[in-house]
Amino acid sequence: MSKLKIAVQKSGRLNEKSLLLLKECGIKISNGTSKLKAEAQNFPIEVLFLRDDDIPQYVEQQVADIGILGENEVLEKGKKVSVVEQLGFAACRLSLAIPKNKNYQGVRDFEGKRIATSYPNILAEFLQNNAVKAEIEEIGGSVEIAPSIGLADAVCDIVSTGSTLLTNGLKEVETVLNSQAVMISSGQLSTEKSELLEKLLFRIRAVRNASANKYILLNSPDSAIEAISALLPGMKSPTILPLNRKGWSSIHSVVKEDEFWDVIDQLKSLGAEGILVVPIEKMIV
Ligand code: PRT
Ligand code: ZN
Repeated sequence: MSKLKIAVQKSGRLNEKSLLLLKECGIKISNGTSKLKAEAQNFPIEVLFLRDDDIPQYVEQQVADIGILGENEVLEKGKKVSVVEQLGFAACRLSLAIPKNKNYQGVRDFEGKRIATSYPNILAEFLQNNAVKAEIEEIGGSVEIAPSIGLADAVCDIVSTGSTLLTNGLKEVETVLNSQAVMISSGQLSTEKSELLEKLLFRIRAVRNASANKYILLNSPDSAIEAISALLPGMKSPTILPLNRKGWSSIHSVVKEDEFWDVIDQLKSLGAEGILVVPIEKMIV
């Protein structure tokens, strides 16, 4: 039986979360990340540990069937691979930043300027789309120090909290791209491997749905059941169970984590009591 080969970052920001995602999908990886390859004991998958820069090429050449890396890296490399799933972690943006004491009017300000970046292809496309001609200075790392050492007038770099820019006296002025970790595939998988990928994606979605939702239980006066059910439609409809107290019921449902705090005040004003919110481990919709 063939195995699905997945490329994962060997070390760095994506490594731990990529392996955690596989673990939450019930996939047990036997040997650690010190080796180049690892096997799973209970799923036909083989993990290849690589530098993230190399993953698009390995997937295009089908050395790996699929890979996990930042969307920014996928777009920069421009290989023939397709994004099969957004994974929701390692969110960041690629932004243009300039020294904080400089005025900024708009993207035209970059005309004729030197911009340091590790993302020359994405930046070139952005500048072209905005009809701006600028000089791109490609550097491998520590892009943020380029203006202070006189190497460039501006930078185009990955930002998450913004503190790196701040401590280097820079301010973010344009977002070029929003990114997150994604799963890519060559799109050339055998039927058997495509089926394995579908199985893996099914599990990934169950894990991601679970973490985006909470199970909610509450006591409601019978007169408020309809209004509360409308607020908490759940997966199909909420479960209503009678309490051993006349005129009261227990309502069980599912609520989106990011909608929870908006809903809670409304539930209270409708007379809900004893509200419990509990995590969901896996959720199959
Ligand atoms: O060794 P290898 O080549 O595999 O790794 P790498 O050094 O190229 O990448 P790594 O591990 O640093 O990042 C992997 C991916 O994580 C990136 O391609 C992005 O998709 C994503 N990611 C998410 C980030 C960040 N957040 C991030 N903050 N990548 C880099 N940074 C850096 C950024 O370059 C800057 O230096 O963090 C700094 C900015 O962070 P803030 O929080 O100060 O804004
Ligand atoms: Zn890299």
